[in-house]
Amino acid sequence: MPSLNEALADELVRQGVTRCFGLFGEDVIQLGVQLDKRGVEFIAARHESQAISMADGYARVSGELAVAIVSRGPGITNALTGLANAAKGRNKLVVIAGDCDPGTRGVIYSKWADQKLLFDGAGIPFVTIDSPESAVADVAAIFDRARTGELIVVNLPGEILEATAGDAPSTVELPPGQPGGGEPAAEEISVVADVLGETWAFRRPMILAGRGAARAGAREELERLAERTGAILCTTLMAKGLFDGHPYNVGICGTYSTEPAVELIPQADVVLVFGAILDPLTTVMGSMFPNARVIRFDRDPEQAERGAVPVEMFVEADAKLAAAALADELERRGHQQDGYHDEATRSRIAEFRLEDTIRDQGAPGALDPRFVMIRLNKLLPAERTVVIDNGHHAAFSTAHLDVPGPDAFISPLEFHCVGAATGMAIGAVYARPDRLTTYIVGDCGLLMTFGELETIGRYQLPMLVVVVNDAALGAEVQYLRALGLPDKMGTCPAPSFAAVAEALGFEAWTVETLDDLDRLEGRLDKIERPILIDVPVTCDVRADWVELLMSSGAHGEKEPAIS
Ligand SMILES: Cc1ncc(C[n+]2csc(CCOP(=O)(O)OP(=O)(O)O)c2C)c(N)n1
Ligand SMILES: [Mg+2]
Repeated sequence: MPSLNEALADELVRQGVTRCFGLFGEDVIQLGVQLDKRGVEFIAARHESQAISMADGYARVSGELAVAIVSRGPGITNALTGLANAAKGRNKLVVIAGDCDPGTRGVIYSKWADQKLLFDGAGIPFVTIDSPESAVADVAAIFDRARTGELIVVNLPGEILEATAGDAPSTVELPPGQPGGGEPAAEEISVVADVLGETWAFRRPMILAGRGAARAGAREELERLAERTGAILCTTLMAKGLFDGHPYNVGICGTYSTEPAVELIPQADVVLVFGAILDPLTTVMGSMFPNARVIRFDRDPEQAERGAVPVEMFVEADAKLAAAALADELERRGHQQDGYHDEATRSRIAEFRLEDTIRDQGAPGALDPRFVMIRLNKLLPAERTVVIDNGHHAAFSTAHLDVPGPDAFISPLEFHCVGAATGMAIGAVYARPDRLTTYIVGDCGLLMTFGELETIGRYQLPMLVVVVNDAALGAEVQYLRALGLPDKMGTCPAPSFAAVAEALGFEAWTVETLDDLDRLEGRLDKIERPILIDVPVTCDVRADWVELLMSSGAHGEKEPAIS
């Protein structure tokens, strides 16, 4: 029998793994050697958290299962942030994590940490394999479960990997995995159709679609439903771009809403929510549609108890199947309502141009980030993947950069982790090399994950990195200013990103004026090597949500919800 390292490498190849991301230690590097022998590409990160984020980004953009390998002890404590983020993001990920066998006490015991406790504490689903006999079958079962849309960490003591593999059946207990969804119950669809039939009471229906709807590919069905009901369409941040081009699409619902959305959404008297968790940002602390009855369609029954607004009815189903069933039922009943659909609404949406509502407050060397993004939006090719790190700057790129669809957009707000998106942007390049990955990051977010700039340079990844550089923890500066406090503690000069990036193999320059961005013109359809532009921006343009959340009291005691 082969060693478990060999047998596991064979199993990963059988599972269709062609590349994995990671950072080795002595416990897992022989598995790496075996994978390399079998032609599996390995993308070597500089920090374990980012290795996980790379796999996470790959899974988000490709929709495929991604694999990462990290080492035990300090490798795991380093990986925790990326793992916690990935667990919240609910993507198809398997992470092979070394662990210390208790028998290694005195040899490698200095690396021991109670990894199970760490995973548990951070809400990270994991499985510990402690028998080489069944390990291959266990890993196969874990892959199947992860494909339901779940991160699973395979916690594997290094010593087991060196033992002889066996062919015993799987013995491990798996995490529950994601619910399958499926068809909605006909009676429930009938009740929803009854509610919508009360047209004297429900004149302003709205459809809100989240990541679940985007992943289910529900656009067509939801637009059909909008046509029957006269609903306006909007999305959560995570599903940005889903309805772009539809005449009754008002874009993102919540703290990132534009003027037409802010006027129209609160008028809704019934909201049909598909695959969205209704968090405080989407609902602006529950205040976004105060007079509406809320009906939710979600494949996860646990969501029924969650969300920042009370829910009238919860239908357990896949978003696409639910939307189709409801549209069919309404059609069968001959239900046809105008709702919001009239010339006034249509032209309000069509004629609104966000850039006409703002005035450039920038100066050379301290640009207005909104106008930077407006210019960039024109320069980027239509086929783009936009990855936005967390921070104050994120509001501007989210508002002004278009995306071809939700799978071309990553904004990992589920854990509000600054720096999380650096690895995700790298994963996105591998997932869709045919699109230009554009990574928008703040100065602090990039410095936190600076090692991965070297990874981008080392692999000569053809991506664009835009540093929105306010020489500050901008979100904290805004928070302090909103509280009337001095902002000194939030500021910090940044180095010359262009010089460092050049040394690492990028083409890079510092932008002084908006016109300097035009150096990108005509160049971005196909780039051969990474480009970084360092864009100095003013701290004096405040994103709208800062005020919104401060006035709603959402900032709590210490840590503002804005971070
Ligand atoms: C890992 C982590 N540390 C700290 C924070 C708190 N935080 C939120 S935004 C922010 C500032 C980020 O600065 P930068 O990347 O430069 O973006 P900016 O806000 O300046 O646009 C910080 C420190 C966080 N959310 N995540
Ligand atoms: Mg900053």
